[in-house]
Amino acid sequence: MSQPIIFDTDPGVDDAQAIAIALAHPEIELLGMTTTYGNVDIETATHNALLLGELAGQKIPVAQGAAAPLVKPKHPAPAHIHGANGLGNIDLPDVKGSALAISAPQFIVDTVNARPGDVSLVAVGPLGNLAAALQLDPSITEKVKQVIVMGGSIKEGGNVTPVAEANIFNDPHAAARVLSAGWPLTLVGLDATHRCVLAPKDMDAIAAGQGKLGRVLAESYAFYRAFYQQALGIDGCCPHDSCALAYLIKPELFTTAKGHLNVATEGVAEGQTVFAPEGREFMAPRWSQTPVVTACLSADGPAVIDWIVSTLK
Ligand SMILES: [Ca+2]
Repeated sequence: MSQPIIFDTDPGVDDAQAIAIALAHPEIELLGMTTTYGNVDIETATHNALLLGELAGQKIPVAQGAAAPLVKPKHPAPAHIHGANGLGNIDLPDVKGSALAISAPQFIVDTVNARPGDVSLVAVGPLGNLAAALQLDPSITEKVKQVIVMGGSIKEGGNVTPVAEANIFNDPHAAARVLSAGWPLTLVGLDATHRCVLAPKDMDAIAAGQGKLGRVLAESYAFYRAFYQQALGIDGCCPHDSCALAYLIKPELFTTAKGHLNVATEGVAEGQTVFAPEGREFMAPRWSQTPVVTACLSADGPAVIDWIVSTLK
């Protein structure tokens, strides 16, 4: 049984690998990609989503979405991590196709309504498109199969501030709406993704197995790897966005807990995801008033990496 998904993305080196998985895995039916600014500006995100589909020889609809956060000013794209073109500054072939005429939020609403109960949303960038889709049609909370968000951190600490993960920090107001919308949602944050390290030998196997797309994945990975070596002192990369798809197909590889999420939208903790375990009483109910969701607290890193490599080699 294959799982129909919409992949909401800001490609991005680790997004690119996740897109390759969504295109390759027999149990994933990629209905479309919706793009957002984040790792790159919105035009580059849309270009890269189209390109990655074409390199895999597939015609996947792409709908362009959020160009900036809902409320706060936009931060410059992190060109030192993903390259100015989002794919490690390597030379890229021309794109032939173009984005759909409808916006990303409209694509999400239309697709979910066309197949109620079937479609999973997998979001691996800032969450403006999902927030806008909720605004456009609040009834989608009842019609999605599930929502999987790569973002946030429960106990792991942050990657762009001491407490905030990049996707949530990029648009905390959108994240606050999406994480508390009352739909079946799982947060795959740094507590899980930092357990997973993709080594250079794994990337070699992926490059060999993915043809033209493999060259782009491998060369962009080399750029991203240099950042990880310098920033975290590890030889390898955390494949954050691929972990969201690993959760879709292999949830048993993740340790999870139920609870309530709140997002700090300003102040020193801006972008922090605050998790109150279900049933736990604190001094006041304010941390436990959002709908119950699932949060990943850890992952079987080697098993997730095996799943990624075996999908792509
Ligand atoms: Ca991403």
